[in-house]
Amino acid sequence: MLVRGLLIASSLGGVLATPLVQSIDVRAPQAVQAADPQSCPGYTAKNVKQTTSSFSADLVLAGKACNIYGPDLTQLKLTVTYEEASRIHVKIADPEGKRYQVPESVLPRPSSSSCDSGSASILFKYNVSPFSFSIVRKGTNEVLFDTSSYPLIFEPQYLRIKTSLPANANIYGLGEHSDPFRLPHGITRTMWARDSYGIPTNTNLYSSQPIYIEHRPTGSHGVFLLNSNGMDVKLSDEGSKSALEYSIIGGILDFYFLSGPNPADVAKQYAKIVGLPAEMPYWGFGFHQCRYGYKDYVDVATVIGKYEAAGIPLETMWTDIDYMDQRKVFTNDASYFPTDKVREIVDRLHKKNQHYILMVDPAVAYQPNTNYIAYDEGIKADIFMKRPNGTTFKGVVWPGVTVFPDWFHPKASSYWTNQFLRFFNKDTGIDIDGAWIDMNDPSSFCPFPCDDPFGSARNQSLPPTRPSPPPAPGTPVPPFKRGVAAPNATLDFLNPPYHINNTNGAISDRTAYTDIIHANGLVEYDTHNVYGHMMSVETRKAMLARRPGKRPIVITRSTYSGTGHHTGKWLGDNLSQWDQYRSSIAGMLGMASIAQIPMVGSDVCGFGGNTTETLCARWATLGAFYPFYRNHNQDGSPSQEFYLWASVTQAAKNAIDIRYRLLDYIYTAFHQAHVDGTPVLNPLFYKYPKDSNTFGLDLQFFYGDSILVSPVTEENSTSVSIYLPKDIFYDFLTYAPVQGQGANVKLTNVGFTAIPVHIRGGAVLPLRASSAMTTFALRQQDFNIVIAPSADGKATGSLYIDDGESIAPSATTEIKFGFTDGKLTASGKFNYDAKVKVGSVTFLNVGSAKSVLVNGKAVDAGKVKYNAATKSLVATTAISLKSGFTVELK
Ligand SMILES: *[C@@H]1O[C@H](CO)[C@@H](O)[C@H](O)[C@H]1NC(C)=O
Ligand SMILES: *[C@@H]1O[C@H](CO)[C@@H](O)[C@H](O)[C@H]1NC(C)=O
Ligand SMILES: *[C@@H]1O[C@H](CO)[C@@H](O)[C@H](O)[C@H]1NC(C)=O
Ligand SMILES: *[C@@H]1O[C@H](CO)[C@@H](O)[C@H](O)[C@H]1NC(C)=O
Ligand SMILES: *[C@@H]1O[C@H](CO)[C@@H](O)[C@H](O)[C@H]1NC(C)=O
Ligand SMILES: *[C@@H]1O[C@H](CO)[C@@H](O)[C@H](O)[C@H]1NC(C)=O
Ligand SMILES: CC(=O)N[C@H]1CO[C@H](CO)[C@@H](O)[C@@H]1O
Repeated sequence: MLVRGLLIASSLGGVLATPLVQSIDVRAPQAVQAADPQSCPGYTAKNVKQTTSSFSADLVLAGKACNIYGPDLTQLKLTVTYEEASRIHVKIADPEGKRYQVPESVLPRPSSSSCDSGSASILFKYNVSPFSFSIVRKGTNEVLFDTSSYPLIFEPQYLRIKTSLPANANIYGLGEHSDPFRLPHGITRTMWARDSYGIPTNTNLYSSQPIYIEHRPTGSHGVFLLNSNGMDVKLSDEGSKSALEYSIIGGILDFYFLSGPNPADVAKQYAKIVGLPAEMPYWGFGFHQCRYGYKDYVDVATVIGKYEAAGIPLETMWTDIDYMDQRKVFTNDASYFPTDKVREIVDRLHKKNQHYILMVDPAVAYQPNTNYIAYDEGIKADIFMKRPNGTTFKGVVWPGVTVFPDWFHPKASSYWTNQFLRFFNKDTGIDIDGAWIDMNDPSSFCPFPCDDPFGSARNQSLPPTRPSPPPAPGTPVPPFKRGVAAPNATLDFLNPPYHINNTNGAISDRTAYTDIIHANGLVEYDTHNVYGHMMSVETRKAMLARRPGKRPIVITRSTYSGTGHHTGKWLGDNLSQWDQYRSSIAGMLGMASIAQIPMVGSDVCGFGGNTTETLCARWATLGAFYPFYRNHNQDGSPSQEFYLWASVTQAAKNAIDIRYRLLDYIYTAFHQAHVDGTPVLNPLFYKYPKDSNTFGLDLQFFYGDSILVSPVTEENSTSVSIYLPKDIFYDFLTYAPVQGQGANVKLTNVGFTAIPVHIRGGAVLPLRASSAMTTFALRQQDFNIVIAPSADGKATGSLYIDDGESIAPSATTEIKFGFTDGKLTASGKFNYDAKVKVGSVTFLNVGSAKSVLVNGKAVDAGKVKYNAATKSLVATTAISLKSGFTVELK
């Protein structure tokens, strides 16, 4: 970790072919006339050193510099390490290692290991001059990544690397986006975290996730570029092939190639680098209600009461920025949300085993001399971000002019934790159960150049309800100046020569200025994309300090690689539109199945705009299969709580009934993800990797391993054409078998309160016998084990139970189920006393009435019911969960 006062590890460094260009006037950004990248000379590999597990070389500029967006570096250092049989690490950097790299404090690297290339499943191959490399799958000799047709370009503020791909390559990931899950060719995915209201397609959104999975019928592999700088990644068709081109405005080329070969293997291999997903508290999977525009505590309490009256299970009530005094973080409005009244609401929720979550933004109102503690303490600790000349950077957010915590400052962590301990104090403050962190892209409402934040805030009437006069211009900022080296004046951190396709234009537009120098010397230019990630880490720590040992639930908007190790994410400010209802599935899969952020969901019924009864009804049912299930609405939009329409009330009740019965199944999937990175949600091709019909599907998905969700996708329609792979499925509600033919099937008469759900053959599902009004009550329900055999009569499953909230539970139950030849065997660890039993066992696809033996003893015939119409058989049981057991059909 760098120390204050050290030189700036910026995107500069390295040996340059010619002096740097003069800085460009930031007020007049102009496109730089660039040479054709294909005319660049590339590099020659020299001084090659090779062992059985590693490879290194000097890369020397191979000809006349092309200086396309600045001077070519004359020399680079290549290091290649076979880190595991499934992972190759390829790093191309400046020889001195001075250029910016994502700090270990942001993303700790996997413990260094190496493996013999002889046992590796993918190989690194190279050409000497011009230098190029390829990654080859050993078993099949397939080329997975190949730069040989495109010269490597490495300049201070422009890096270009490009690979050939097979024609029509199936590429997934490169989030965050609202485009199809299988990326269309011809698209440029830009990574630059941006407040992106309405989540428009083909633009950069809140997060940067520079990982993709390429899937071929012969296998899947992953490519992770560990670089947090702004970049464009272009997927194109070139002649008979495809190509993927990275144009990056800083940092280094730090690639991890992951061999798969199954899609889920890639997910697990990626989790080994960026961290396993955080476990969530059991209650976090309950239903959440939120809106922007709950006027006061009376409004909030009324909504809770109406949910109660409507009989819809409400697990957690949320409040948006409305609670704040003048929208200042770590304050509450004394008249609208007085502490004693909010505490009363929270107490009441807690007594009923329900929960409360509040929003926290990073920006702190710039309010000197007003006894605003969050500001005063931040100034005292000196933790706000600064421009290069030492002035505190000012932007404009909800409370008006704001300053922003510098997460790299050594005191930022304790500052942030202290604000949480003080304001959310369980005895004197608002005793929240989770934190919702927004605006951490970071967002500012002040367009670039933001010369007059006070004027900008005034013009936008911020804070909206009571526009307060800004502090007089020239109000003295406490005298300080950090002892950091001045940034290299010849590098342009505000307007780099290569313009990434940031939808906002200038990279400092409506965010923190990119010339900000962090307390450790890093430049915001390099670290912009990790701001939300760092806030996530700090907020998790702060929540842990409030309730040590208990799993925090933090839901963030902006993420980077590895954020799922700390928090969950919601998909931002979407709109109440059918296209957004549909694209929410691809957005969710991008985070859960690729980026390893499984606690994810989109705002149910849509955030912006006006929802409709039928959209809200359909969304209430689809949302029940988002891991994070929250109804949220924008201020000014008509209310959309589920209880407002009879059909939506019923839709929500039906879907929550299924969700809650499946809650231990998904909780078990989260635990497995936390243990080894197994995906919690699966696109269809993850389960049917050889069936090319599945590669483009993003309107259906598997919730966990075995629950196929196939929502109706068109407005006013009560039918949907779904794809069923060639496999056996079972209707979730009737248990009737459905033979998939590898073809589309049209489902008709799907009412607005229903959603088609199928069990994939081969699953043993530990369901709760019935749903409940809270997850607390749900945990008192017995289990109903459902056995849905595959075509060859086999099934497997698992069940993980613990106290639902401890980071390190003192006791756990971890059961493996196996079903074969008509016999279910449950074995494993039975240490957690769940105080419930297996109340019934349901066998599907049973040809005729049979008797049932539990641990070898026959169950009373009166307790076994066979349904010939659906071929299902239910045995009422009372099996203890304190030891292994068998249940047999005879
Ligand atoms: C620092 O730079 C900002 C932005 O250019 C300017 O507004 C401010 O006056 C400068 N402060 C000092 C102390 O020079
Ligand atoms: C505020 O609005 C006025 C009128 O539209 C405009 O002339 C001025 O430039 C704006 N000022 C800022 C700081 O945005
Ligand atoms: C700034 O750039 C020059 C080359 O023009 C280089 O010699 C110097 O080391 C750079 N400074 C820093 C702090 O990297
Ligand atoms: C750049 O982004 C805009 C949206 O902001 C989009 O319309 C355009 O197609 C993008 N350009 C490329 C080359 O993808
Ligand atoms: C949306 O609802 C608001 C508030 O009821 C109403 O004023 C507005 O006209 C509606 N907009 C549309 C497009 O229906
Ligand atoms: C759905 O039905 C409503 C009410 O009849 C109608 O206004 C709307 O246009 C229909 N939408 C579509 C896509 O047909
Ligand atoms: C995915 C999606 O539906 N995006 C929409 C979000 O909202 C914007 C603005 O209305 C639309 O242009 C996008 O199509």
